[in-house]
Amino acid sequence: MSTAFEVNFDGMIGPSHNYSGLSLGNLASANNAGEVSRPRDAALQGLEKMRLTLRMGLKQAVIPPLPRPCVRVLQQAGFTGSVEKQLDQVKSKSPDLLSIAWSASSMWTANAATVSPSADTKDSRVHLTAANLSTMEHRAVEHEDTTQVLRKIFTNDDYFTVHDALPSFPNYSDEGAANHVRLCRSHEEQGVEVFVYGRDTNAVEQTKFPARQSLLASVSIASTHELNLARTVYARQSKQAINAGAFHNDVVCVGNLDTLFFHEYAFEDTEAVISRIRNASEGLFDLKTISVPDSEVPLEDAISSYLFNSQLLQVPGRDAYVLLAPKETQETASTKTYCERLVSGDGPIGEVRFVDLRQSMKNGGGPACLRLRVVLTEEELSRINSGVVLDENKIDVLQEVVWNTYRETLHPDELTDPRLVSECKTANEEIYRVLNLDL
Ligand code: SUG
Repeated sequence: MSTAFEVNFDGMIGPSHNYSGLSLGNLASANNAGEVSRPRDAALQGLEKMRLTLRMGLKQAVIPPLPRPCVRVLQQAGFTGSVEKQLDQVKSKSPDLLSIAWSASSMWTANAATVSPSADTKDSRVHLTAANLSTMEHRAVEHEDTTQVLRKIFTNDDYFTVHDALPSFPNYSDEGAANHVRLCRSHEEQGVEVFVYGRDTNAVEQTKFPARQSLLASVSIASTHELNLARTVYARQSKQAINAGAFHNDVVCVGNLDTLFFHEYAFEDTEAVISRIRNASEGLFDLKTISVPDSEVPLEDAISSYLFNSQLLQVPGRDAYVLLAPKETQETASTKTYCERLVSGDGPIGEVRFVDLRQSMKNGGGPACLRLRVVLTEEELSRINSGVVLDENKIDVLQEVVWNTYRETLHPDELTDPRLVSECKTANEEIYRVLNLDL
């Protein structure tokens, strides 16, 4: 059996990063709507996180930003003429569409796709399904381009299958890996895939905020990925968590290898969920759980600090995990105290590292949102488009592009500025060139 790695594919934050308040149920997005964003800082912060994981000895890759504005959606909505003219008309006729077309939301690659490693699939290929993201209009425009980019990276059909997104129907709404956790003993061995959903019918919404993942979407993906159903678990996200602002399960839960770290109120029936995972993992691994009680970290603090939207990293040469958490976790009293206690014993997590991702965080995107995990064997890693695999030198080059082409600040009112169109075009052309991808 050849060694397999967790390769993190981070989304590079795009030059049109802005705060348009587009995501109902995502409290950070709503609270910062209309603020001035800092696209350059945002992208540099994201790239520094990638540098940090590289320095830990981990495999790191990057997914470029999707071209913005999304001209396709403007044309589908009937706008014609030059892009600048279309934007001008959209502003007066359909202002919401203006922010949709410009959204840099593809940076949160945990929502790009659901991924099943070859050890879990019947045909022993890596399966990826682009997420339709159909609940939020600005995210629903991503999947066509995301599918193309994934196909440019995972090009070899002998090793990879990139499926089209599920139909964009309410019953099939899918948010990708943000609602999916794979547990295993070691990455190359068969694992248990846990699909977390927020609703199971098309019936009347029972949550205050949208439950973005449907059960039918999760079941469909498990089927197209040809998973062993005895090793597949469906778990319902708690309504309480959704209503408190956990619009994706990865806001209240993260897992890696045999360890699941989650808030007491993450799931609808936690005991039953854990017992189903234990049953599914029989003979494969012994599940370790770290359930964080509400009395220690109130759900509101978990959501505002993004404690669980951390990367749970197995770092070469270390016995215990490193938790890569957002700085906000250090600045919130309950999560700071919790983290100190977490690493003081001899539990599975040995260290918490705090990273500054403030620009992304202000739109509800923490360390875990910014990365898509793809478990690859050495052989599979050698078959992907190597242009997207990072070393520090490539990070330097990408940061240079950011310094040269990204704006320092951007206000939503500037989305009709014709110069932004050409700046974003130049930035994207350069990024795709560095990553050896055609645009
Ligand atoms: O879909 N925010 C994203 C954040 C995604 C976080 N991803 C994970 N949890 N995996 C969302 O709500 C806000 C955009 C704006 O308001 O301009 C936004 O799309």
